[in-house]
Amino acid sequence: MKAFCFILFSFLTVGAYGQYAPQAGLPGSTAINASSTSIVGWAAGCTVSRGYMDIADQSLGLAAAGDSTLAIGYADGSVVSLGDSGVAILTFDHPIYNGEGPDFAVFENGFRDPADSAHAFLELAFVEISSDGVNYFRFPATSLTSENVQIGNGDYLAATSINNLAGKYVSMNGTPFDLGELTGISGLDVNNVTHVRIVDVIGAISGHPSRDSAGRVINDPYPTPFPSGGFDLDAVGLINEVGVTEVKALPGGVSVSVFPNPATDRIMISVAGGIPAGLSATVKTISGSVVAVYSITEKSTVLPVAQYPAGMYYIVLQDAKGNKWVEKVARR
Ligand SMILES: [Ca+2]
Ligand SMILES: [Ca+2]
Ligand SMILES: [Ca+2]
Repeated sequence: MKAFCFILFSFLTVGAYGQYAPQAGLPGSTAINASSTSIVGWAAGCTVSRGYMDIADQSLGLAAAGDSTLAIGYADGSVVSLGDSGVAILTFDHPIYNGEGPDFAVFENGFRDPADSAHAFLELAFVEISSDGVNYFRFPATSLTSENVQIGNGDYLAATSINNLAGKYVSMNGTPFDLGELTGISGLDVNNVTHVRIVDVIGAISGHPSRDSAGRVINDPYPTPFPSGGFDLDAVGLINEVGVTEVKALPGGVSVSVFPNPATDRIMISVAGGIPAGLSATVKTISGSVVAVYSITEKSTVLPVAQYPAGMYYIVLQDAKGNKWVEKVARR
């Protein structure tokens, strides 16, 4: 019996040690600082459905700290608290696409253990994405924190035990997510992600457990029976946001937008403020061969590009007066 207990204890110790990237600031961390130049945009809209301060004592009511506007725009440490199982849905000016490496990052307001830079007070959340605002798909999360000893609301966690859960990194350091991990799922276009949904992890190891993708109980500080209980959402930063090129070279306040960039199956040409006479769009390869010519007679014109090989293309816009603009667009 003694030997059995020893083996069990050893196993739990190893299991709790973890294998994922360490806390922000340590070698090998994947944290993305709020000031990183890789972030090109921030969430533009947010709706929140609060959870209970303590799901096991609903008489305390819902979490209440902050409001949804505090999750819009750049990370600044101001947050909206979700409460146990609370939900936030973020929207963006333009969709997120699956580019090289991580494509967006979620910011929470965790803080470091003053005695140990590898540990921190971390409140966690599941992250889900949608390309239609209806069907959401969750990043496969892992928690290797002990399932047997409850992390209390004054306890610290090791980031090395946590993967694909928002809140892994301390304040002003985003947890990265790579859309490439969710390719090939029916009903999801990873190159046109329009919504990110954050779902608070309750963290209780008994009663109301939240589970990771392998069915393990996720253990994070619980209970947190305060108005600021649960995941505290600061911001969502976009690394690979579909670009919109706005051309404002025309006299008379006419502007032309070319998007998305990169494009997968279509490029949109959108004209505001009047359509110049004789406006055309010529698609050229990077070496200058003309692929197609379209005349632009509507406010919105779709150039189908799915049949062209992936690569860089020029879109040459020209009007009857000889005004000419060239935009470079990637076809993925
Ligand atoms: Ca990616
Ligand atoms: Ca929690
Ligand atoms: Ca904020």
